[in-house]
Amino acid sequence: MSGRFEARGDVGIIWIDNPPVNAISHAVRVALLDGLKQAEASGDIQAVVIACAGRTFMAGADITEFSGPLKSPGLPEVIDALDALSKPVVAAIHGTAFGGGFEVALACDHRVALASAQVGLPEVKLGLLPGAGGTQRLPRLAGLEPALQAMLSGDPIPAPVALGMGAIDKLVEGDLTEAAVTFAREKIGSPRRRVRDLTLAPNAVPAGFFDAARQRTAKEKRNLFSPQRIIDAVEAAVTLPFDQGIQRERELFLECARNSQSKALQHVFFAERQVSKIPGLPADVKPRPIQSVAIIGAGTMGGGIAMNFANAGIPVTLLEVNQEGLERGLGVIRKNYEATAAKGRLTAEQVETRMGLIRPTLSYDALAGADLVIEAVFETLEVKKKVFETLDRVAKKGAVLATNTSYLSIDTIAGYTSRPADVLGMHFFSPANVMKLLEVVRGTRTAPDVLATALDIAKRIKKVGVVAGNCHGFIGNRMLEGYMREGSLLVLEGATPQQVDQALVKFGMPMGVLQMGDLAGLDIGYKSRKDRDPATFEPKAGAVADKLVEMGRLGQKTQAGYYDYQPGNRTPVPSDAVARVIEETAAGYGIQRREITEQEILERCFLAMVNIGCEVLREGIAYRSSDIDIVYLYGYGFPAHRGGPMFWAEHELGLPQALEKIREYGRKYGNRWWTPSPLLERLVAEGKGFAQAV
Ligand code: T1G
Repeated sequence: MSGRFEARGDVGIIWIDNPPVNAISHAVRVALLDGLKQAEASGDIQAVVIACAGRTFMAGADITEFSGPLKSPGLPEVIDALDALSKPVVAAIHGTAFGGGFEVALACDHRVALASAQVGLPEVKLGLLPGAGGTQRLPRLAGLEPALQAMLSGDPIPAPVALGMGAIDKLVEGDLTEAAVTFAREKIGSPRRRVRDLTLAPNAVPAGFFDAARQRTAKEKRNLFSPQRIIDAVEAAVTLPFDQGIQRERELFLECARNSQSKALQHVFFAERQVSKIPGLPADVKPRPIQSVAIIGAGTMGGGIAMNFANAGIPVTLLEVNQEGLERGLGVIRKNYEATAAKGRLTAEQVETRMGLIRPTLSYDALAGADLVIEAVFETLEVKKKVFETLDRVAKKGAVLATNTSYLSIDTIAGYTSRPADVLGMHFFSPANVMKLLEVVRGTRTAPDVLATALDIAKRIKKVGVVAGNCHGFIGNRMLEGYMREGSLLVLEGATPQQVDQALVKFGMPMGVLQMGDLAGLDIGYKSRKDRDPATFEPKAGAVADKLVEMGRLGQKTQAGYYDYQPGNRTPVPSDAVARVIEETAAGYGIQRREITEQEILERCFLAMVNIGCEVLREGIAYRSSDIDIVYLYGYGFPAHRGGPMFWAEHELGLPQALEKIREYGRKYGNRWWTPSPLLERLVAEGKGFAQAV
């Protein structure tokens, strides 16, 4: 059942009821049309209210319908019928009136809303634009600049702000439906106030407004297609009569819908919601309650992790081995908060409240009451062993014991305790108080409710939790190894560091792979290569970086790595000294340097990553390929408009082409790194995609 019509005296209420968010499915569109027809036909009904059951007004078109042909009636047809009605119509808004839902409301004469409601046009986040009149009606109601900003940001607009913009007419309290009926009844007898009839005088447009908007947007939304089309559509609202503007909007909407970016962004929308679903988790498994948390280690990671919980209002005990370390850690936390406050994003009072939630201690006994303990100490098993053996003695029964390790074995660490079922990995990404990704790493013996607990607390601290299996590097760093290996080898074989990095930035990465090494510190890889079995990695790939480290060029922290950096400036400057090291190292390996194309850079870096991703999927380290995409969007800045590395390989390149390229590089380089994943070979042989991988 998606809707019904209710006559309340002389006001007809068109009820929509399509849980969970009243997405405007085909059935909802039919219900809207039926309601409008009934309202028009009834002699008793003098005004109409459109209202929604459940927790929200219509939250937009049903995105699940985008993958197939849209069944008539389309939403524009419904809105035309709304426009044609002879009686006044009022939208009763609660929850989140987004996208097509808000566009239905904009086609009503008036909108009343609860103060707690939000409205918005988030289509840009799906690579689309408001395709049911929003680009033409919102400017007429709210004015050109606020309307354009709302569509380019796609951000929710609180009802009180929307009231100030003129996008809604009245905030109501108590019974929203009754208030809307009363409001509608007051309009009986008055002529309809159709938003389409409001004028948007062309002289209301500041000179050069749209060109300036295009230039600004090209910078702020680098590489994105639909924001520019939104500007085109809003310009049509100013320069064309309404019906032609609607026609122009329709053309631009279809251009966006056909663009690969909208398919990628819609993939991301659903992928973000899939990650928190644990396959096979029994319905009766509930997260353990987490009221207090303890963090062991007040270093960069421990301090950042502690901030996440304080930000969520959860008390945090922060343990260090000595007073100096504790004070240094607290000082860094305070400095971070004060920097946020200086930008106006926190008040001084909020800083104190959050600092007050972090209780420093030097004693393990202070952790005894914590529901969740996360260690963020040195990355050696020797230290982890001491920590977890102590925790096993001190932590209360049922406490979740998590390690922030980025590559050590969860099973080994769990084995240091008598309660391995309570142990798992919670791998935060630096800076831990900023990066949204949290890899939730399940050990062989991690209990299902412990996994559910970690995913639940991830949401509470506004992280995107992705479940990973226990292997070296879990999902993200394991795949990153291929990406970094190829970036480094390309530099040996003939590309300059800036050529490699520029190709990757042009693709959409936030920075290049070598620049990323400089940011993280080249000494991290240097130490890892010294500790690891050489058979597990490509020694040539680290050769240049190792020489740079031995020269004291550790990266940004020494103002010299692959690039030079001016003090206090992160802009990478190509270095002649590094160029010489690269040439000498290449000569030492007898490598004949050559011209390297941008295409080879992208293929080798990303296909090396994807090939490992296929193994991560085949081994069950990731539940889904879309989980891998989410790891890369939220942990490494992979461009969302390309959907993630796995989506890019399947939908931009094509899996058969990806496999052929991997085989080609295998033939060319003959090394085991280019052995195609058996999963990729099987999928291509069977003509399947990643969704059929498991
Ligand atoms: N279509 C289909 N399913 C949707 C949906 C939608 N628009 N929105 C949410 N869902 C599903 C979601 O996948 C999840 O499913 C469940 O509902 C709960 O969602 C013509 C073309 C409304 C703020 O972009 O922002 O209109 O995982 O987990 O955290 O111009 O959902 O349970 O199976 O997100 O409470 C524009 C998208 C569409 C709004 C609620 N509208 N949705 O957040 O729940 S394009 C949007 C949201 C459009 C017009 C154009 C949020 C929410 P499952 P949830 P939530």
